[in-house]
Amino acid sequence: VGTADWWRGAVIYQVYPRSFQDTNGDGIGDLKGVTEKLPYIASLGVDAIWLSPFFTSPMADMGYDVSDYCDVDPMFGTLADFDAMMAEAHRLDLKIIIDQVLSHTSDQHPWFKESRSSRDNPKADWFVWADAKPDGTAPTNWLSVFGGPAWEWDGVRKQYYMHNFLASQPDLNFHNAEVRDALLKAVRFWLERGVDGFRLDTVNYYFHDKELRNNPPHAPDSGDAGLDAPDVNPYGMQNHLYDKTQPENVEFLKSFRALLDEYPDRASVGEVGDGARSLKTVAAYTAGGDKLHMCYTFDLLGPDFTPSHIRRCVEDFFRSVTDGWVCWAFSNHDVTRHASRFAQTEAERAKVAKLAISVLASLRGSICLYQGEELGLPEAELAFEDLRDPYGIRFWPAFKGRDGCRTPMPWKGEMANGGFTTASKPWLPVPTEHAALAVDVQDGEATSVLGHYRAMLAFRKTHVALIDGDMQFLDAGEDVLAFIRSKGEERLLFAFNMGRKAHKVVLPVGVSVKQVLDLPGYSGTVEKASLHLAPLDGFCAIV
Ligand code: TEU
Ligand code: CA
Repeated sequence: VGTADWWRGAVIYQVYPRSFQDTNGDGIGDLKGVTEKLPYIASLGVDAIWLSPFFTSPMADMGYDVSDYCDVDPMFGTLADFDAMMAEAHRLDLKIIIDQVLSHTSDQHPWFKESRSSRDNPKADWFVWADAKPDGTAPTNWLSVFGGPAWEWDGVRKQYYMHNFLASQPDLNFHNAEVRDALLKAVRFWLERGVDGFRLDTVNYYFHDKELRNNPPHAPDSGDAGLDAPDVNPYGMQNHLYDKTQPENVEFLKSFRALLDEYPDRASVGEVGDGARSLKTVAAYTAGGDKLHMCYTFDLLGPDFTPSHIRRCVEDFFRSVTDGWVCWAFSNHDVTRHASRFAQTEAERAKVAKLAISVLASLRGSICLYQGEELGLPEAELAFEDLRDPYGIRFWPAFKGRDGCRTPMPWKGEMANGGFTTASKPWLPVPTEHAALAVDVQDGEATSVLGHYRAMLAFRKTHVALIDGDMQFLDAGEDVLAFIRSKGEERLLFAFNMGRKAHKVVLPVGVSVKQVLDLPGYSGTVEKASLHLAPLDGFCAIV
């Protein structure tokens, strides 16, 4: 893998700056806190950091509502803090990928303030404005991901504006060339500052249907009733053909890529949550090497942690996306932490967390880790009074929102609030049950979840077959995920028992074990031509 290809097979660690480390005692994480903890991130053996938004924002959606694309919110620090953080990251050989939320702005962004001020100001067409229907109702039936219609009435313009998320996140009009140019200018600002890449938030939402056609009802197989559509949210009852994923985006992504390519070694990863159409969308966004470098879908972010599901996701991806690259993740700041999602009992959480990283680190593709998963943190149980996520506040208690995965990092088991802050009340509570899993408790313990993460990531680094080698699945029964990764001379066999019973797997003809690899958390054994796996156990060998 050459330096320009560093992203291929890379391990990316997602930092949610609000909850990483507070350095000024206001109960909120900040960029100085990220800098302070960079040696810890480097110690995990990751290649890059994806930083969730730290831009100027009223924080209605925790920074995914940007009011200045080219500055740091005072809550998180200053541009100088950003530069210092990046310099230190680069010194430690860590790349920095920043989150670009280009699909929408905050309603406090000067662009929107101007746009909403009249129907004929210079930015009048920068957002998606439309007249009411003759009966006064919204222009289309489009729905917001966060509930309710995707249209908000504006009393000054006496028109509706479109928002795919909160009403305070108005959707930019990508059909307007000035908008596209202004956004690319912001991207250039960060390229000039030296960032290594971008995670593009909701990259398939950039363009809406110009003709403003109504979405048809949800087709049974369209998959739009995905993980972010709890039963209570009618969003999933619509097939989102017209409010997002329009063909014009392909041209925009080409201009975005051309800009990146003016700078050496930059990379991009797009977030594509497009129901059953996701793989088609990813294929269109990554083909040809002149658009996005890679994308991720929501495939592994659901409750299914079974061999058949993982096999189907990987095979479907590489069958549908023949000219593109994937970034897999089990967790992020939007979904229930996977130690809770995949474990059937509290007692098996640590084992499940270890098994999950063993599987993830062995897949073909790049991978994304979410802060705290390396500690095996479970989802925090929060009271309604503690919630900050508007999505959760709206649908509580049927859907508890995303705060349960956003609580602060526990660094020190013995300290108040896990050492995250000196404030008595952090912005979200640090769950008491996280103290026993704090970094200082697990550090240096080879058999801890943290120790296993470090071992697995080090293992991945030293085996070329794991970075971008082929991946061939073997049939090993419904509980066992088995595959061979190969590149050049190297052939590695993996078998993971994802079930709760012991299993014996007979090796296929032609596969013979040359050397069993000794990894922590892998206690599978081989005897003659059979593998023996305990429940939630793994096995790896050179074959
Ligand atoms: O999320 C995109 C998205 O489609 C969400 O519906 C996501 O699936 C949902 O939050 C899961 O419960 C991105 C960001 O990751 C998210 O944090 C933002 O709230 C959203 O965009 C709007 O910017
Ligand atoms: Ca702070």
